[in-house]
Amino acid sequence: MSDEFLPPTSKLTATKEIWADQRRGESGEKSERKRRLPPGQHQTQGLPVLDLGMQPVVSQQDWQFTVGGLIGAPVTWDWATFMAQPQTTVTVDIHCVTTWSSYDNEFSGVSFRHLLDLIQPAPNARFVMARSFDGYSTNVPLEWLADHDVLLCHSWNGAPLSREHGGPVRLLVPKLYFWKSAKWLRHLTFMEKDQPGFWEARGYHMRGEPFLEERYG
Ligand SMILES: Nc1nc2c(c(=O)[nH]1)N[C@H]1C(S)=C(S)[C@@H](COP(=O)(O)O)O[C@H]1N2
Ligand SMILES: [Mo]
Repeated sequence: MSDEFLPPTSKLTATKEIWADQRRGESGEKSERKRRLPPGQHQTQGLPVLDLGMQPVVSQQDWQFTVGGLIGAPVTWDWATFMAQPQTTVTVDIHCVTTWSSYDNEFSGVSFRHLLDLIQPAPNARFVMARSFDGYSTNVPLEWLADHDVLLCHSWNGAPLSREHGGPVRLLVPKLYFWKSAKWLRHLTFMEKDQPGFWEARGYHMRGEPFLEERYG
């Protein structure tokens, strides 16, 4: 094919292509930013401490974690057994229903997927109730717990999780509002039917997805 059959390239065409590229980049970036902050949220630094006003003292030595309900194999972990599991680190944004969001928090611990491999949930298991040492509880759909960024975590930004943030071990479900991330985690019950936890029984949403603003009801 000779050159005369190729579409002409003029200076103007080239410039238009550059503009188009720039606009694409710009709008892409803006919508990316919009997508990162869920509706009704504002950005804050760090993690404000929120709980029922009672922070249980649970030493690593005293900590024991159990899993029950619709599972194939029970799990009981003391601290040493928990720490001997494969370890995962994630960097995630946190969204609290009280409207703060905190970007780029690094958490380390055992992935929920690893736990699922061990306990082998029954085919009819669809929801999980998390229970904590302060009497708190929260319900989470199993499919949301099966994400790669869901952890049973013991560290935040490189340091052991402090007592106020739920140490020694808390659940981390970054894609749902932070009330689903039970601090001072003690037990998980695998269930067929959904049941409300502490806040869910008091008007909070059964699922709590921040981008859909599933805050209450
Ligand atoms: N055990 C327990 N876990 C809990 C709570 C609680 O009261 N008890 N509060 C929840 C709520 S409402 C929020 S916003 C987060 C706050 O976690 P932080 O104090 O580490 O920021 O913990 C969640 N997990
Ligand atoms: Mo919260």
